[in-house]
Amino acid sequence: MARRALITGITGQDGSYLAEHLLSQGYEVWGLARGQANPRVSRMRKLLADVRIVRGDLLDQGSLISAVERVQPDEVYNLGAISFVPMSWEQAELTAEVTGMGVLRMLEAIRVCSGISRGSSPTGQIRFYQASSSEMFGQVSETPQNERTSFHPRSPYGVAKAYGHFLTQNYRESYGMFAVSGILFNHESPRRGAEFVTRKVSLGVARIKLGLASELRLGNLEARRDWGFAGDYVRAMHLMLQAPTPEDYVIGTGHMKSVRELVEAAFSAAGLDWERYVVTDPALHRPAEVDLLCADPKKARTQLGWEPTVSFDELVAMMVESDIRLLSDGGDPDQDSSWP
Ligand code: NAP
Ligand code: G4F
Repeated sequence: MARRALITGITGQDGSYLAEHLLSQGYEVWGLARGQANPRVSRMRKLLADVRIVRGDLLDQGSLISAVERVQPDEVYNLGAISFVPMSWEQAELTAEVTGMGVLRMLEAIRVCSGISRGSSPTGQIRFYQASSSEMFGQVSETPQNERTSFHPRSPYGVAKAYGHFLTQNYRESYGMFAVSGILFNHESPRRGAEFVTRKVSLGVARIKLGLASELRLGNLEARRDWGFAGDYVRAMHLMLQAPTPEDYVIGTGHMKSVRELVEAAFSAAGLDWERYVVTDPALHRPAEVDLLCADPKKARTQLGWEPTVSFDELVAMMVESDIRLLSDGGDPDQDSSWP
Protein backbone atom coordinates (compact mmCIF):
# COMPACT_ATOMS: atom_id res chain seq x y z
CA MET A 1 0.00 0.00 0.00
CA ALA A 2 1.22 3.54 -0.79
CA ARG A 3 2.60 5.51 2.13
CA ARG A 4 0.37 8.41 3.08
CA ALA A 5 1.57 11.97 3.78
CA LEU A 6 -0.38 14.89 5.21
CA ILE A 7 1.02 18.37 4.44
CA THR A 8 -0.14 21.56 6.16
CA GLY A 9 0.67 24.67 4.09
CA ILE A 10 -0.11 22.75 0.89
CA THR A 11 -1.00 25.98 -0.95
CA GLY A 12 2.37 27.61 -0.18
CA GLN A 13 5.65 27.47 -2.07
CA ASP A 14 7.12 24.52 -0.15
CA GLY A 15 3.83 22.64 0.04
CA SER A 16 3.65 22.48 -3.76
CA TYR A 17 7.25 21.31 -4.23
CA LEU A 18 7.00 18.79 -1.41
CA ALA A 19 3.73 17.38 -2.78
CA GLU A 20 5.34 17.07 -6.22
CA HIS A 21 8.32 15.25 -4.71
CA LEU A 22 6.25 12.87 -2.59
CA LEU A 23 3.92 12.05 -5.49
CA SER A 24 7.00 11.19 -7.57
CA GLN A 25 8.05 8.81 -4.75
CA GLY A 26 4.70 6.99 -4.92
CA TYR A 27 3.05 8.58 -1.84
CA GLU A 28 -0.65 9.25 -1.47
CA VAL A 29 -0.53 12.98 -0.69
CA TRP A 30 -3.11 14.87 1.35
CA GLY A 31 -3.02 18.63 1.85
CA LEU A 32 -4.66 20.46 4.76
CA ALA A 33 -6.32 23.60 3.40
CA ARG A 34 -8.17 26.25 5.32
CA GLY A 35 -11.18 28.33 4.31
CA GLN A 36 -14.37 27.60 2.47
CA ALA A 37 -13.22 28.71 -0.98
CA ASN A 38 -9.46 29.16 -0.88
CA PRO A 39 -8.33 30.32 -4.36
CA ARG A 40 -4.85 28.99 -3.70
CA VAL A 41 -6.24 25.46 -3.62
CA SER A 42 -7.25 25.74 -7.29
CA ARG A 43 -3.85 27.25 -8.13
CA MET A 44 -2.13 24.29 -6.46
CA ARG A 45 -4.52 21.84 -8.18
CA LYS A 46 -3.58 23.19 -11.61
CA LEU A 47 -0.08 21.89 -10.93
CA LEU A 48 -0.88 18.90 -8.77
CA ALA A 49 -4.21 17.31 -9.66
CA ASP A 50 -3.46 14.19 -7.60
CA VAL A 51 -3.26 15.89 -4.20
CA ARG A 52 -6.28 15.15 -2.00
CA ILE A 53 -7.59 17.96 0.18
CA VAL A 54 -8.79 17.78 3.76
CA ARG A 55 -10.18 20.95 5.33
CA GLY A 56 -8.61 22.24 8.52
CA ASP A 57 -6.91 25.15 10.20
CA LEU A 58 -3.92 25.35 12.52
CA LEU A 59 -6.06 27.59 14.75
CA ASP A 60 -8.63 24.83 15.25
CA GLN A 61 -7.59 21.80 17.34
CA GLY A 62 -10.69 19.74 16.48
CA SER A 63 -10.13 20.17 12.75
CA LEU A 64 -6.58 18.83 13.05
CA ILE A 65 -7.71 15.78 15.03
CA SER A 66 -10.40 15.11 12.39
CA ALA A 67 -7.85 15.50 9.60
CA VAL A 68 -5.42 13.02 11.18
CA GLU A 69 -8.27 10.57 11.89
CA ARG A 70 -9.50 10.79 8.30
CA VAL A 71 -6.14 10.64 6.50
CA GLN A 72 -4.38 8.12 8.81
CA PRO A 73 -1.00 9.46 7.63
CA ASP A 74 2.38 7.77 7.95
CA GLU A 75 4.09 11.18 7.78
CA VAL A 76 2.93 14.70 8.68
CA TYR A 77 4.77 17.76 7.35
CA ASN A 78 3.81 20.93 9.24
CA LEU A 79 4.56 23.74 6.76
CA GLY A 80 1.56 25.97 7.52
CA ALA A 81 2.48 29.32 9.08
CA ILE A 82 2.27 33.07 8.92
CA SER A 83 5.67 33.12 7.19
CA PHE A 84 6.29 36.76 6.20
CA VAL A 85 8.53 38.30 8.88
CA PRO A 86 7.28 41.94 8.63
CA MET A 87 3.68 40.77 9.06
CA SER A 88 4.65 39.20 12.36
CA TRP A 89 5.08 42.65 13.93
CA GLU A 90 1.72 43.81 12.55
CA GLN A 91 -0.14 40.67 13.66
CA ALA A 92 2.03 39.34 16.46
CA GLU A 93 -0.74 37.51 18.26
CA LEU A 94 -1.99 35.77 15.12
CA THR A 95 1.59 34.80 14.30
CA ALA A 96 2.01 33.29 17.77
CA GLU A 97 -1.27 31.39 17.33
CA VAL A 98 -0.62 30.00 13.84
CA THR A 99 3.17 29.72 13.62
CA GLY A 100 3.74 28.83 17.29
CA MET A 101 0.59 27.32 18.87
CA GLY A 102 -0.28 25.64 15.55
CA VAL A 103 2.68 23.31 16.14
CA LEU A 104 1.32 22.34 19.56
CA ARG A 105 -2.12 21.66 18.07
CA MET A 106 -0.67 19.48 15.29
CA LEU A 107 1.52 17.51 17.71
CA GLU A 108 -1.45 17.03 20.05
CA ALA A 109 -3.62 15.82 17.16
CA ILE A 110 -0.99 13.20 16.33
CA ARG A 111 -0.49 12.24 19.98
CA VAL A 112 -4.21 11.85 20.69
CA CYS A 113 -4.97 9.98 17.43
CA SER A 114 -2.03 7.63 18.04
CA GLY A 115 -3.09 6.92 21.63
CA ILE A 116 0.26 8.12 22.97
CA SER A 117 0.49 9.09 26.62
CA ARG A 118 3.28 9.44 29.18
CA GLY A 119 5.03 6.15 29.68
CA SER A 120 3.50 4.48 26.59
CA SER A 121 5.99 3.32 23.98
CA PRO A 122 4.64 4.31 20.58
CA THR A 123 4.79 1.72 17.81
CA GLY A 124 3.95 2.13 14.13
CA GLN A 125 3.96 5.82 14.84
CA ILE A 126 3.27 8.82 12.63
CA ARG A 127 6.49 10.65 11.74
CA PHE A 128 6.31 14.45 12.17
CA TYR A 129 8.32 17.17 10.39
CA GLN A 130 8.32 20.75 11.71
CA ALA A 131 9.31 23.63 9.42
CA SER A 132 11.77 25.44 11.69
CA SER A 133 13.65 28.46 10.42
CA SER A 134 17.09 30.08 10.41
CA GLU A 135 15.22 33.19 11.67
CA MET A 136 15.51 31.54 15.12
CA PHE A 137 19.26 32.32 15.05
CA GLY A 138 18.41 36.02 14.54
CA GLN A 139 21.26 38.05 16.01
CA VAL A 140 23.76 35.31 15.34
CA SER A 141 26.27 34.19 17.96
CA GLU A 142 28.55 32.49 15.41
CA THR A 143 28.93 32.07 11.64
CA PRO A 144 28.12 29.72 9.99
CA GLN A 145 25.17 28.46 12.06
CA ASN A 146 24.75 24.76 12.84
CA GLU A 147 22.40 22.56 14.90
CA ARG A 148 24.10 23.62 18.16
CA THR A 149 24.14 27.40 17.54
CA SER A 150 22.11 29.32 20.14
CA PHE A 151 18.89 31.16 19.23
CA HIS A 152 18.32 34.92 19.49
CA PRO A 153 15.18 35.55 17.41
CA ARG A 154 14.59 39.14 16.25
CA SER A 155 10.90 39.11 15.29
CA PRO A 156 7.61 37.72 16.63
CA TYR A 157 7.91 35.23 13.75
CA GLY A 158 11.33 34.04 14.93
CA VAL A 159 10.06 33.72 18.50
CA ALA A 160 7.01 31.70 17.37
CA LYS A 161 9.27 29.39 15.34
CA ALA A 162 11.57 28.90 18.34
CA TYR A 163 8.53 27.83 20.41
CA GLY A 164 7.51 25.31 17.74
CA HIS A 165 11.08 24.06 17.50
CA PHE A 166 11.50 23.43 21.22
CA LEU A 167 8.05 21.90 21.46
CA THR A 168 8.85 19.42 18.69
CA GLN A 169 12.02 18.47 20.56
CA ASN A 170 10.01 18.22 23.77
CA TYR A 171 7.39 15.84 22.27
CA ARG A 172 10.24 13.69 20.98
CA GLU A 173 11.83 13.56 24.43
CA SER A 174 8.60 13.33 26.48
CA TYR A 175 6.62 10.84 24.39
CA GLY A 176 9.24 9.12 22.25
CA MET A 177 7.57 10.49 19.13
CA PHE A 178 9.44 10.54 15.81
CA ALA A 179 9.26 14.36 15.65
CA VAL A 180 12.00 16.37 13.94
CA SER A 181 12.71 19.94 12.88
CA GLY A 182 14.45 21.07 9.73
CA ILE A 183 16.14 24.42 10.39
CA LEU A 184 15.86 25.72 6.86
CA PHE A 185 17.61 28.79 5.55
CA ASN A 186 15.94 30.99 2.90
CA HIS A 187 14.78 29.03 -0.13
CA GLU A 188 13.17 30.50 -3.18
CA SER A 189 11.67 29.65 -6.57
CA PRO A 190 9.33 31.02 -9.23
CA ARG A 191 6.52 30.01 -6.84
CA ARG A 192 7.82 32.23 -4.02
CA GLY A 193 5.32 34.76 -2.60
CA ALA A 194 5.66 38.19 -4.23
CA GLU A 195 6.28 39.87 -0.85
CA PHE A 196 9.63 38.15 -0.20
CA VAL A 197 12.70 40.00 -1.43
CA THR A 198 13.91 37.55 -4.13
CA ARG A 199 10.52 37.44 -5.88
CA LYS A 200 9.95 41.17 -5.36
CA VAL A 201 13.25 41.71 -7.17
CA SER A 202 12.62 39.20 -9.98
CA LEU A 203 9.14 40.66 -10.58
CA GLY A 204 10.55 44.21 -10.39
CA VAL A 205 13.22 43.37 -12.96
CA ALA A 206 10.62 41.76 -15.26
CA ARG A 207 8.32 44.83 -15.03
CA ILE A 208 11.20 47.21 -15.80
CA LYS A 209 12.44 45.03 -18.67
CA LEU A 210 8.95 45.02 -20.22
CA GLY A 211 8.45 48.78 -19.73
CA LEU A 212 5.73 48.25 -17.08
CA ALA A 213 7.65 50.04 -14.29
CA SER A 214 10.51 52.50 -14.01
CA GLU A 215 11.82 51.83 -10.47
CA LEU A 216 12.03 49.20 -7.72
CA ARG A 217 11.75 50.28 -4.06
CA LEU A 218 13.62 48.16 -1.53
CA GLY A 219 14.64 48.28 2.14
CA ASN A 220 17.97 47.20 3.63
CA LEU A 221 20.39 46.24 0.83
CA GLU A 222 23.16 45.19 3.26
CA ALA A 223 21.34 42.23 4.88
CA ARG A 224 22.93 38.91 3.94
CA ARG A 225 21.17 35.59 3.47
CA ASP A 226 21.98 32.02 2.47
CA TRP A 227 19.60 31.55 -0.48
CA GLY A 228 18.87 28.16 -2.08
CA PHE A 229 16.26 26.55 -4.35
CA ALA A 230 13.02 25.33 -2.70
CA GLY A 231 12.92 22.19 -4.88
CA ASP A 232 16.19 21.06 -3.28
CA TYR A 233 15.05 21.81 0.27
CA VAL A 234 11.86 19.70 0.19
CA ARG A 235 14.01 16.64 -0.61
CA ALA A 236 15.77 17.27 2.70
CA MET A 237 12.43 17.34 4.56
CA HIS A 238 11.57 13.92 3.19
CA LEU A 239 15.02 12.50 3.93
CA MET A 240 14.77 13.61 7.58
CA LEU A 241 11.65 11.48 8.03
CA GLN A 242 13.36 8.43 6.47
CA ALA A 243 16.37 8.61 8.84
CA PRO A 244 16.80 5.75 11.36
CA THR A 245 16.61 8.14 14.35
CA PRO A 246 14.68 11.40 14.83
CA GLU A 247 17.14 14.31 14.72
CA ASP A 248 17.13 18.00 13.73
CA TYR A 249 19.11 19.27 10.74
CA VAL A 250 20.30 22.61 9.37
CA ILE A 251 19.59 22.96 5.63
CA GLY A 252 21.26 25.65 3.52
CA THR A 253 23.94 26.12 0.88
CA GLY A 254 26.75 27.42 3.13
CA HIS A 255 27.13 30.54 0.96
CA MET A 256 25.74 33.96 1.72
CA LYS A 257 25.01 36.98 -0.48
CA SER A 258 23.73 40.47 0.31
CA VAL A 259 20.44 41.88 -0.97
CA ARG A 260 22.64 44.25 -3.01
CA GLU A 261 24.35 41.26 -4.69
CA LEU A 262 20.94 39.69 -5.32
CA VAL A 263 19.79 42.89 -7.02
CA GLU A 264 22.96 43.13 -9.13
CA ALA A 265 22.61 39.51 -10.28
CA ALA A 266 18.90 39.85 -11.10
CA PHE A 267 19.22 43.06 -13.14
CA SER A 268 22.27 41.73 -14.91
CA ALA A 269 20.38 38.50 -15.82
CA ALA A 270 18.02 40.79 -17.77
CA GLY A 271 20.84 42.92 -19.23
CA LEU A 272 19.99 45.94 -17.02
CA ASP A 273 22.07 48.22 -14.75
CA TRP A 274 20.43 48.06 -11.28
CA GLU A 275 21.74 51.46 -10.14
CA ARG A 276 19.45 53.21 -12.65
CA TYR A 277 16.29 51.70 -11.17
CA VAL A 278 16.65 50.73 -7.49
CA VAL A 279 15.45 53.22 -4.86
CA THR A 280 15.96 52.50 -1.16
CA ASP A 281 13.10 53.31 1.15
CA PRO A 282 13.64 53.56 4.95
CA ALA A 283 9.96 52.66 5.44
CA LEU A 284 10.85 49.14 4.30
CA HIS A 285 13.46 48.64 7.02
CA ARG A 286 12.43 46.33 9.89
CA PRO A 287 12.12 47.24 13.60
CA ALA A 288 14.91 44.71 14.28
CA GLU A 289 16.94 43.23 11.42
CA VAL A 290 18.64 39.88 11.06
CA ASP A 291 21.90 41.09 9.53
CA LEU A 292 23.32 37.82 8.30
CA LEU A 293 22.50 34.14 8.05
CA CYS A 294 24.79 31.44 6.70
CA ALA A 295 24.26 27.69 7.11
CA ASP A 296 26.68 24.98 8.05
CA PRO A 297 24.86 22.03 6.38
CA LYS A 298 27.59 19.47 7.17
CA LYS A 299 25.35 17.21 9.27
CA ALA A 300 22.71 16.96 6.51
CA ARG A 301 25.43 16.24 3.96
CA THR A 302 27.12 13.50 5.95
CA GLN A 303 24.07 11.87 7.62
CA LEU A 304 21.36 12.36 4.99
CA GLY A 305 23.51 12.59 1.86
CA TRP A 306 21.70 15.85 1.04
CA GLU A 307 23.27 18.39 -1.35
CA PRO A 308 21.80 21.48 -3.01
CA THR A 309 21.86 21.32 -6.82
CA VAL A 310 21.02 24.90 -7.86
CA SER A 311 23.55 27.73 -7.43
CA PHE A 312 22.66 31.30 -6.43
CA ASP A 313 23.21 32.63 -9.97
CA GLU A 314 21.13 29.81 -11.48
CA LEU A 315 18.33 30.47 -8.98
CA VAL A 316 18.24 34.20 -9.71
CA ALA A 317 18.28 33.62 -13.48
CA MET A 318 15.51 31.00 -13.15
CA MET A 319 13.27 33.45 -11.24
CA VAL A 320 13.94 36.43 -13.53
CA GLU A 321 13.31 34.38 -16.69
CA SER A 322 10.15 32.90 -15.22
CA ASP A 323 8.74 36.33 -14.29
CA ILE A 324 9.57 37.86 -17.68
CA ARG A 325 7.71 34.93 -19.27
CA LEU A 326 4.79 35.25 -16.84
CA LEU A 327 4.30 38.99 -17.45
CA SER A 328 4.89 38.68 -21.22
CA ASP A 329 2.07 36.11 -21.34
CA GLY A 330 -0.25 38.56 -19.56
CA GLY A 331 -0.09 36.73 -16.20
CA ASP A 332 -0.81 38.71 -13.05
CA PRO A 333 1.41 37.75 -10.10
CA ASP A 334 -1.05 39.39 -7.70
CA GLN A 335 -3.72 36.94 -8.77
CA ASP A 336 -3.53 33.55 -7.12
CA SER A 337 -4.28 31.78 -10.40
CA SER A 338 -1.00 32.76 -12.04
CA TRP A 339 1.51 30.40 -10.47
CA PRO A 340 4.24 29.44 -12.91
P1 NAP B 1 4.25 30.18 2.36
O1 NAP B 1 4.40 30.09 0.88
O2 NAP B 1 4.00 31.51 2.98
O3 NAP B 1 3.04 29.19 2.77
C1 NAP B 1 2.46 29.27 4.04
C2 NAP B 1 1.32 28.28 4.09
O4 NAP B 1 0.72 28.32 5.39
C3 NAP B 1 0.18 28.54 3.09
O5 NAP B 1 -0.18 27.33 2.47
C4 NAP B 1 -0.96 29.03 3.97
O6 NAP B 1 -2.22 28.67 3.47
C5 NAP B 1 -0.68 28.24 5.25
N1 NAP B 1 -1.39 28.78 6.41
C6 NAP B 1 -1.41 30.07 6.84
N2 NAP B 1 -2.20 30.18 7.93
C7 NAP B 1 -2.69 28.93 8.17
C8 NAP B 1 -3.59 28.41 9.14
N3 NAP B 1 -4.17 29.17 10.09
N4 NAP B 1 -3.87 27.08 9.10
C9 NAP B 1 -3.34 26.29 8.14
N5 NAP B 1 -2.49 26.73 7.19
C10 NAP B 1 -2.18 28.05 7.22
O7 NAP B 1 5.51 29.54 3.09
P2 NAP B 1 6.70 28.65 2.49
O8 NAP B 1 7.77 29.53 1.98
O9 NAP B 1 6.13 27.59 1.64
O10 NAP B 1 7.29 28.00 3.84
C11 NAP B 1 6.76 26.80 4.36
C12 NAP B 1 7.09 26.73 5.85
O11 NAP B 1 8.50 26.75 6.02
C13 NAP B 1 6.56 27.86 6.69
O12 NAP B 1 6.24 27.34 7.96
C14 NAP B 1 7.73 28.81 6.81
O13 NAP B 1 7.61 29.60 7.97
C15 NAP B 1 8.87 27.83 6.88
N6 NAP B 1 10.17 28.31 6.38
C16 NAP B 1 10.25 28.83 5.14
C17 NAP B 1 11.49 29.22 4.66
C18 NAP B 1 11.64 29.80 3.27
O14 NAP B 1 12.70 30.40 3.00
N7 NAP B 1 10.68 29.63 2.39
C19 NAP B 1 12.64 29.05 5.45
C20 NAP B 1 12.49 28.48 6.72
C21 NAP B 1 11.25 28.09 7.17
P3 NAP B 1 -3.33 29.70 2.86
O15 NAP B 1 -3.36 29.45 1.41
O16 NAP B 1 -4.58 29.28 3.53
O17 NAP B 1 -2.90 31.09 3.23
O1 G4F C 1 12.84 37.80 1.66
P1 G4F C 1 12.66 38.24 3.06
O2 G4F C 1 11.36 38.90 3.40
O3 G4F C 1 12.92 36.94 3.94
P2 G4F C 1 13.31 36.72 5.49
O4 G4F C 1 12.86 37.83 6.34
O5 G4F C 1 14.76 36.37 5.54
O6 G4F C 1 12.42 35.46 5.86
C1 G4F C 1 12.28 34.34 4.98
O7 G4F C 1 13.29 33.40 5.29
C2 G4F C 1 13.19 32.83 6.61
C3 G4F C 1 14.37 31.85 6.76
O8 G4F C 1 15.47 32.54 7.25
C4 G4F C 1 11.85 32.13 6.72
F1 G4F C 1 11.77 31.52 7.93
C5 G4F C 1 10.74 33.14 6.55
O9 G4F C 1 9.48 32.47 6.61
C6 G4F C 1 10.88 33.77 5.17
O10 G4F C 1 10.64 32.77 4.21
O11 G4F C 1 13.82 39.25 3.48
C7 G4F C 1 15.20 38.93 3.31
C8 G4F C 1 16.04 40.17 3.61
C9 G4F C 1 15.72 40.86 4.93
O12 G4F C 1 16.90 41.16 5.61
C10 G4F C 1 15.03 42.16 4.54
O13 G4F C 1 15.24 43.24 5.43
O14 G4F C 1 15.79 41.14 2.59
C11 G4F C 1 15.71 42.42 3.19
N1 G4F C 1 14.93 43.31 2.32
C12 G4F C 1 15.40 44.46 1.77
N2 G4F C 1 14.43 45.06 1.08
C13 G4F C 1 13.65 43.15 1.97
C14 G4F C 1 13.33 44.26 1.17
N3 G4F C 1 12.75 42.18 2.23
C15 G4F C 1 11.51 42.30 1.69
N4 G4F C 1 10.61 41.33 1.93
N5 G4F C 1 11.14 43.39 0.93
C16 G4F C 1 12.02 44.40 0.65
O15 G4F C 1 11.67 45.37 -0.02
